[in-house]
Amino acid sequence: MNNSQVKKKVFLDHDGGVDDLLALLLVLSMEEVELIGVSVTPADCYAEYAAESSRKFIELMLAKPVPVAISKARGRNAFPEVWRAQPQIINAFPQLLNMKSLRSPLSELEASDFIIEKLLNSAEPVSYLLTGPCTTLVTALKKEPKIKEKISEIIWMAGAVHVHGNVRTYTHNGNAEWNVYWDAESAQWLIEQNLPLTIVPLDATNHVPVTFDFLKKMAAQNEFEVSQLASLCWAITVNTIPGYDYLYHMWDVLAVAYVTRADIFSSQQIELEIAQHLPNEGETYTQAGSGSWVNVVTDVEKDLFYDYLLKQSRKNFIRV
Ligand code: AGV
Ligand code: CA
Repeated sequence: MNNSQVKKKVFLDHDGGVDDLLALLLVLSMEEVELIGVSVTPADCYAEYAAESSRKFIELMLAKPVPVAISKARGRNAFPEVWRAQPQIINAFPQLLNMKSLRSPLSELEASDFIIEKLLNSAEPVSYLLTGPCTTLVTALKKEPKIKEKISEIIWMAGAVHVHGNVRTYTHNGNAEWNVYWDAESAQWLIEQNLPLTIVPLDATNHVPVTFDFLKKMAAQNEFEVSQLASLCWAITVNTIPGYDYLYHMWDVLAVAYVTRADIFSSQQIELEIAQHLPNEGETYTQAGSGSWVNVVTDVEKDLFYDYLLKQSRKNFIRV
């Protein structure tokens, strides 16, 4: 892109899963966007670990620092602890382990206050990328409704509209997706706000599992440092039980790709409502006539998406 073009401003609100960090890596590789801040919600992670890996990824990819803030949000339903500990493996990678004096600061503000500050101070409206539960964003919107005017779009990996969900607990019927289930009350509030909201639900992400075929293509371009780091991150997701239910998907990476590559996705406006109680707490179901209108991504041209990921990974780390 030429310098006279203004870059799209983006904010990333993630929850530290391995694919959240890969989503951050993808955003950091996008030439046409400017990342203005990162928030970490302690949902699918322990936030301190994920904030550390976020700051290190930024250090490797950008000359300009980007502040990272930690959220104090809590959901009604906690993520399994084995999932939450997984991102710490990334901090043990040799590319990251001995990094010191990071230029990107850990903000002293709690993440909802940080979001308010970043959005209010932005001259242009911001694309808000959300790859974990929406609780931190909802807290910010309730504290300072004026930030609505600074949000041009929200792209949220969430929900399972016409497909089965991925919550598997003793009391649940399995029809919810985890990011919604963590805090279904905030999710219902968010969809009622008439914001320009696009969700990327399991309906779309089910098309992009982490496959060995893809990992082989990434490994074939291992001479690029970004590919090497991405390969390692994907490799640690392969320790899942080889049944469909626990197969790792490129959930959040697919969602953030929408910000630059909406052209390869299909979506439709659907009226949604979110269940608040067991056995289907967190289910996102259609409610014609009285639901909230949401733009729902239903499909992606998956080969073009995988090609895009491979292309964006053919890069080396910056040297400053
Ligand atoms: O439901 C998908 C969301 C995404 O934001 N997360 C993982 C992605 O970051 C929760 C989740 C569902 N199944 C999982 C998850 C699994 N097997 N391991 C880790 N997290
Ligand atoms: Ca996530």
